[in-house]
Amino acid sequence: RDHVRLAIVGGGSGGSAVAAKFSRILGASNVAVIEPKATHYYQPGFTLVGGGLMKLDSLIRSEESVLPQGVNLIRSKLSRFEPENNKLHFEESPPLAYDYLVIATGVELRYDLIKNLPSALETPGVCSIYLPQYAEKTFKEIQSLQKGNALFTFPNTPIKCAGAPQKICYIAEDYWRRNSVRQNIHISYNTSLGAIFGIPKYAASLMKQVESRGIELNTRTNLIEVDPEKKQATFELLNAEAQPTGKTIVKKYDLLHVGPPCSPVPVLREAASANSPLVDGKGWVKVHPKTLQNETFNNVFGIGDCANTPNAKTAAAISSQFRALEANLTSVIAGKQPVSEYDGYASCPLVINHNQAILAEFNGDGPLETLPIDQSKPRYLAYFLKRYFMPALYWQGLVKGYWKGPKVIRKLLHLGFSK
Ligand code: FAD
Ligand code: UQ1
Repeated sequence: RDHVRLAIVGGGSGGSAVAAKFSRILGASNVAVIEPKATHYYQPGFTLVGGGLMKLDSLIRSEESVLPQGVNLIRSKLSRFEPENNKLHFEESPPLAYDYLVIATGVELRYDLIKNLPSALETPGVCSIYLPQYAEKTFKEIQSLQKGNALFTFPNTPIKCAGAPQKICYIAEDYWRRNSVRQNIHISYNTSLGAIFGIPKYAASLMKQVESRGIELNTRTNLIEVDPEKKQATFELLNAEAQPTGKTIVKKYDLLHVGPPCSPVPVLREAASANSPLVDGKGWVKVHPKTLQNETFNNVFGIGDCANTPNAKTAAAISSQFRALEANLTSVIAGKQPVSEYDGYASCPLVINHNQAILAEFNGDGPLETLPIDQSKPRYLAYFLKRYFMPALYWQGLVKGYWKGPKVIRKLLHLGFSK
């Protein structure tokens, strides 16, 4: 095929949802998904794998089984966009023309931005739940630590699931406590941000955890270098604008868990270098924050972690974005204007131990909770949802194009008195 009605770049959480829904609308043979990876991971489960609360095997499906039958799956990396002529370019296969384009390339994990980290991840003590192999390694490191210094870090860039780097800290603390070694381990959470969490209601509840459990919190502290020989991590101290102050500190580690810096993927960073109106200066896909439509190329939409929308980058956000994108793309295909607005919703179940979580749900204005109870309190229900309900909601609902976020449930449970 050299032309399709709808091309979707990226077959992750967002791309799969769009592919499923629009295959039903347009016919699968008129839709193409560009995705080089053969496996699809349920990434929100990586945190639980890192904490020994889930097995990695249960998070893996083949990309083919996730995508709708009959869809054109192009197993190549996109090498260049040409939105002026509705064309996509690949290194190995011929170009593909489209009528409509959805960009869903996620983020690129940038361990390479921290000096020595890519090789240090292969050495004892260094781990990260953001990649499957290192998520399994994370639990091994947590299990084998008997005493010493455990450092957890949060980067100085946007990051997907900004709660995950602290969830694994709480889960590890709980594990060490339950295995009677907690008193021999010093734990610090080192974040580039000025606070534990961006939404004050959840930050207050999380601070109770940090304080009551003896976790040292260092804000405006950004990991820049790892020395695996000496088992030392170097941090730069940041000012209130998140800029380096020039001061650095070096800490010894026995366990170092890294929250990776993230950036747009290379093909989008290249579009930024070429000043393409498809992306902002950094390479995040430029879309209207509510309609998710690119304002220069009206046949182009963005969804998920790659978009320049101000929401927290989560699968939960994608479910609500998908509600708007589905309606708007359908309308644009029919020759009309966008009709629906994404409300900025995102969610992050902050697991704090092996059976409790704080179910943060919010947008830029503050909390936007589904349940008519105070969700900032740690609860078993929130852990149950995260561990048992969300994986099914993801595989059966989100990536199949059925789950459009909890808005309707929230309104029902609040008897209509919610946004
Ligand atoms: P992805 O699902 O990452 O997919 C992007 C796809 O694009 C990839 O498959 C990639 O191969 C492909 N791609 C990239 N470049 C190209 C190219 N040039 N050509 C073709 N294809 C390309 N979310 C929650 O809601 N709740 C949670 O509790 C939660 N916890 C998380 C914990 C961890 C440790 C991690 C890593 C993530 C977590 N998330 C959570 C976040 C969630 O997984 C992501 O926000 C979501 O998967 C992003 O979906 P996406 O479609 O934007 O990107
Ligand atoms: C959600 O929709 C979602 O995507 C499927 C997640 O990722 C796995 C989540 O973690 C959360 C919390 C939601 C929101 C859904 C409800 C029912 C609160």
